[in-house]
Amino acid sequence: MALPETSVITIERFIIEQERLYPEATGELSNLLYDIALGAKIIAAAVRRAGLLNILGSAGAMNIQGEEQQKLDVFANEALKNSMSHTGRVCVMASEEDEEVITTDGNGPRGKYAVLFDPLDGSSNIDNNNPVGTIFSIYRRLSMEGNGTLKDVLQPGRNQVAAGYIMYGSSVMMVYTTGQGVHGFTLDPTIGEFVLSHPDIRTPDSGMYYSVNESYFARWSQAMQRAVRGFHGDFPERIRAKNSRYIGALVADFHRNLVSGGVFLYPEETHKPRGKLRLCYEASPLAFIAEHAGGAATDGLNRILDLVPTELHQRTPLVIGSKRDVEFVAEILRESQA
Ligand code: FDP
Repeated sequence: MALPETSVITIERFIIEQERLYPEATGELSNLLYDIALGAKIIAAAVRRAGLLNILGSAGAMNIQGEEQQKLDVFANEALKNSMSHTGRVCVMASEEDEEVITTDGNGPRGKYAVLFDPLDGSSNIDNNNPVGTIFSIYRRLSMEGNGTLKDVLQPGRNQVAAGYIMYGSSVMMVYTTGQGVHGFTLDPTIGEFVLSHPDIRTPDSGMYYSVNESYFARWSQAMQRAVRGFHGDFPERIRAKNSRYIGALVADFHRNLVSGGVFLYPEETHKPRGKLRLCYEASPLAFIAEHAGGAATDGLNRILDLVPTELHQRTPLVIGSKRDVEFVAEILRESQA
């Protein structure tokens, strides 16, 4: 029997080694990333056992978006909050599952970071044993002391100091960036550690996939319909024809396109005038990752990272992935305005 590799680069080792590149670093961000990795392992264990433990199905309550919460949503939310709220590294958190910001009252000192997360994205996939994910976004606080405030979490995405996601798929992966490359780690279940598997991910300039819920085609603007026709192959002189792939779990669709090249779209449509996805804890962190991997992200026309949120749970249309493909959509939308 082959023995396991003994010199693997664990996420802890990688984070510490990256931190050494910054003499001024205090180690707080590194430790916060490690806290999130711990929360992810706890969620991964629950996702793996979901079918066995009979914790599938709805918890009965609605979340503030009016969607029925799944039990695992609730669990993931608690796991992340607990992994971060006692360490003194965070002054405020915000979650898709909580209407208001979450302060760390009574849990010791307050740190300099504000963290936003979508604890279990794509949760309608849970009952079908399809992939789900966690998305997180980290900012330096703007407020001076004590508990953080809404102001700390309503920052434009370009201010992020780190962002990442965890995908609970056929294997569990954590992908993050602190602005120094995008790095992917796969959870090795035999040692319980995230191990570096995808160093320095770069996304192709134009991809082979487009991902969109095409059942909404008739509800999009004519310009958006034209852009998607471009991905079907209608304008070969302008854009490469693509293959369609849509899982319906943002993290999984985004991850595939990040690694293989492609574009994910969730446009505005007549029933959802601002699209479906949330700016602060879905679009912004993934946009930060896409850009640091050489890709791009817009709301169709405007760069996601420049949008200044006014509400915690606000929605935005999203076009994200390979740079040329995202630009193509903006070109078509601009032409329709001319
Ligand atoms: P879900 O509602 O299952 O949580 O974030 C919302 C999200 O999933 C994304 O993960 C996914 O990309 C999208 O909604 C799917 O929406 P449609 O079913 O409208 O395509």
